[in-house]
Amino acid sequence: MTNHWVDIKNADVILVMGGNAAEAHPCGFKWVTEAKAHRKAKLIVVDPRFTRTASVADYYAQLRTGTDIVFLGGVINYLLTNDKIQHEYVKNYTDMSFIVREDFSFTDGLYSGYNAEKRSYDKSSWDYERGDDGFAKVDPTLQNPRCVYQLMKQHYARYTPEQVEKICGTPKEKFLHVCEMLASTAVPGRAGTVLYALGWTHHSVGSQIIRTGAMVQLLLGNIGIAGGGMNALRGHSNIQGLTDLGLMSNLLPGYMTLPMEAEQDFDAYITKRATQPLRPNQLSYWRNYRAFHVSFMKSWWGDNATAENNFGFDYLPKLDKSYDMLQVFELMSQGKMTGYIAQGFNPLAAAPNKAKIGASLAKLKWLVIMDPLATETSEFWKNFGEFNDVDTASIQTEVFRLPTTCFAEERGSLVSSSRVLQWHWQGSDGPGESKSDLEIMSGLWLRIRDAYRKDGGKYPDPIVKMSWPYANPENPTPEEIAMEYNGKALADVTDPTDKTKVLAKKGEQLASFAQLRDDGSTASGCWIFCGSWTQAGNQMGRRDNSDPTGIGNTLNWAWAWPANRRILYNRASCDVSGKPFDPTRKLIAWNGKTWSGADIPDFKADEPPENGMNPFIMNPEGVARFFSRDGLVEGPFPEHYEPFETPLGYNPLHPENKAVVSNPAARVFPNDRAAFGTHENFPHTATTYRLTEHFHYWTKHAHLNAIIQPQQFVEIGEDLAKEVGVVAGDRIKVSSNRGHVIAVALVTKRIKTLTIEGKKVQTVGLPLHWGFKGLTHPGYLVNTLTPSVGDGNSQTPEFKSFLVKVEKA
Ligand SMILES: Nc1nc2c(c(=O)[nH]1)N[C@H]1C(S)=C(S)[C@@H](COP(=O)(O)OP(=O)(O)OC[C@H]3O[C@@H](n4cnc5c(=O)[nH]c(N)nc54)[C@H](O)[C@@H]3O)O[C@H]1N2
Ligand SMILES: Nc1nc2c(c(=O)[nH]1)N[C@H]1C(S)=C(S)[C@@H](COP(=O)(O)OP(=O)(O)OC[C@H]3O[C@@H](n4cnc5c(=O)[nH]c(N)nc54)[C@H](O)[C@@H]3O)O[C@H]1N2
Ligand SMILES: [Mo]
Repeated sequence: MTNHWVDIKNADVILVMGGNAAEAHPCGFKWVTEAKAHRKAKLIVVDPRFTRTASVADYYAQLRTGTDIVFLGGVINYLLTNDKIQHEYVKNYTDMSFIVREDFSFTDGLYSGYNAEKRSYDKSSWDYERGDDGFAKVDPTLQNPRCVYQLMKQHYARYTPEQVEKICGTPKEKFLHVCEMLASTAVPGRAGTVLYALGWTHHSVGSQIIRTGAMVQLLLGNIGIAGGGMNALRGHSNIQGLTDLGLMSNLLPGYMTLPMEAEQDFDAYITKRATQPLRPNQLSYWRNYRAFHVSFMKSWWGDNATAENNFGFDYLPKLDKSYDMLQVFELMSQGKMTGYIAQGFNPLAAAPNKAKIGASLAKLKWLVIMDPLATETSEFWKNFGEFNDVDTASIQTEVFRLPTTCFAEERGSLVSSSRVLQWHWQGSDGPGESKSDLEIMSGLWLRIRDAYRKDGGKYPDPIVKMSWPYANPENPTPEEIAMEYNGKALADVTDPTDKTKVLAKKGEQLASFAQLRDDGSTASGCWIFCGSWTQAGNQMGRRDNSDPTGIGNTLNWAWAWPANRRILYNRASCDVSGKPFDPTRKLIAWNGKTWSGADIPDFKADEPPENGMNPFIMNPEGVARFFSRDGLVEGPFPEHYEPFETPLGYNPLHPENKAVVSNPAARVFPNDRAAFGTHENFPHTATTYRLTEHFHYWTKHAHLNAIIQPQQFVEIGEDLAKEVGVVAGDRIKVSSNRGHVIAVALVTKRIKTLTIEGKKVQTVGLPLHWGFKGLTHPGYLVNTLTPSVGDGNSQTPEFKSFLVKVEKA
């Protein structure tokens, strides 16, 4: 979240789109209720189904799955043509005035630089014109036909209300009503927020959907203000912590990135990421990349990371490609993997195309499961009749189960969607032979290191030289790990402008990432967590909920990254001179000497406004981007592409161009492409989702949850039920090109027939919780049906839009 849970109470308009917060985030949803009760806030829900969130909304609009870019692109077009934008904000704090290179173009669904064979773009033309001074050229009048404003206006002129109705199936009047409600926040005195989750991410164009939402928010001046923002409601309780700590295959902690194979040179690696300002007087905070990176390497390799060996740069793996979940199972399916460790992960249930996952696991020599429970994955080799019909005798994979404790049986920190690191304490000991993940992983690590020490191997250095400074190496404490992530001074750290002033003495915990150095004198495992455990102690354990301004920021409750800031980009809540746009929702202000107020300024605290530094300090431009010059793989402006399994078979925006039916830059493995179905054989559009009563695949092991949602069902609308001749309670068979699911039909008014390009489209809804383990009635894994293709940038699978056929069973 750019903002945080409590801050939702400050909103006047709340758009829940691509999520179902009342169901999946019922606790956080109370802040929507607060905003409605105390501010008369209006809640809008846009979802293919009338959800529990929709049931308490002021306005609901239905759309076809996978068409959010058309809807949101239509909103952009509406805001631009009706001049419903926050002018001062957009003019000063975005790239609207930047001039784009002459050779950048967009023709029939493709941007300049496309290579059809590689399915990827050469992005060099997606950039600004540069002046002789090296800075990007701008035209503050916005008249230049090559400026971002003009190009964007032209791009989205195609996204008319009529097109929205034809492609999304949302009636024009409904769509325009949503536009008007959102547009009401274009004035400085009103705030609108966007809450989204998997209804936006689980698409082959997921990242671009989110970008389109962010563009709407920028036009309305809703980023960086109280009650505004782009708010990703995260999933598992610590999934925010997972990305923060770099547990994606291409990341390092703190959103640094691993080098690619071609990046063998340390200085070039740093220079590429330590971006220099693209406009005068801008901060470009990633300029400090070297300090963050070197401190991280010192934390991992200690004394073995030296200036002479580039702080151990050679120890880091250099990636030939991304090793996301889809890639890993593709390699496994080709028999290229020997073993796999599934830690708190149930891929047979959670990953797309179950048949592929099962067949891939069967090719492993060994499989390790670290989990408190016996999961579907741990028993993928057992025959469970129709639910897992495998030939056990032919599977040779050796499976090891290592029982772990659960969150309540250990202490440590959890990072919430609000970016708040909150310490929690242990409630009880784990049962039986269970051990904490920390103890199991440490034990594994020490034995692997011993093996490398004994036998050598190809390149043992990264392993044998790693530092492991814990009191009990077999079981480090959560406190030791947390202190390491914060970081400490390895030598006295002094003020760069006055070397006699010591900011942190050797051995002390650091106070903030501003103290990190690039010469090896500091260590920090995750620069954005620096400040969470200082000399003053564990900031994550703080429990003072006082809120002197009433805005809800509670700066003394736990600790938020970065720098305990609660609302990102909060400099943008003030005009150029430093006065809050909305004095009733004041976050910070310039008082003549410093920036201060109800939040930690997202800015240099003593930077006078007249210096012209802009709010978006992580971007070299200093401003927010409508034109994503080096961002996403599909293009600098989001464009609609159909899901890989489309009920139409063509892209209505480019009906003649077969190359752009679906995302032209998404990675698709040949076998997965062969497994796609078409609308001729699978005429119904399907989506998958959660219910409040269960958490994925594991609460079915708990009696209470199993009692309140005991049995698998599939939701279909009344028209479809009639069409296939079933009534509520009948069993239906839902098939895709990859398999089938049989379950009870729940016939509902909450899913309506859509008219898309003159054709009827039916939506089928599949809750995802059932399987063949646990206390509920056994059921089919819904990922039997889903296709194995991901978002072009994140590789998040397209779980939310695929094709099926519904029949009476
Ligand atoms: N009770 C409970 N809570 C949970 C979880 C759980 O299993 N149980 N899981 C947690 C996890 S890990 C996560 S990631 C979150 C997920 O939180 P959510 O994303 O809110 O959950 P979902 O139910 O997967 O999907 C949300 C909505 O997206 C809609 N949708 C589908 N396709 C589209 C589309 O193309 N466009 C739009 N606009 N909407 C679409 C669906 O109809 C559904 O209502 O929930 C978390 N919270
Ligand atoms: N079709 C479809 N598929 C989906 C989704 C969808 O919307 N549609 N959603 C996707 C999303 S967003 C997610 S997050 C995934 C969820 O997929 P998973 O993360 O695989 O599912 P979970 O059941 O939440 O958790 C996996 C296991 O973690 C174990 N566990 C709990 N606590 C601990 C612990 O402290 N240590 C260890 N080692 N294990 C623990 C649980 O017992 C459980 O078996 O599913 C994805 N799959
Ligand atoms: Mo998730």
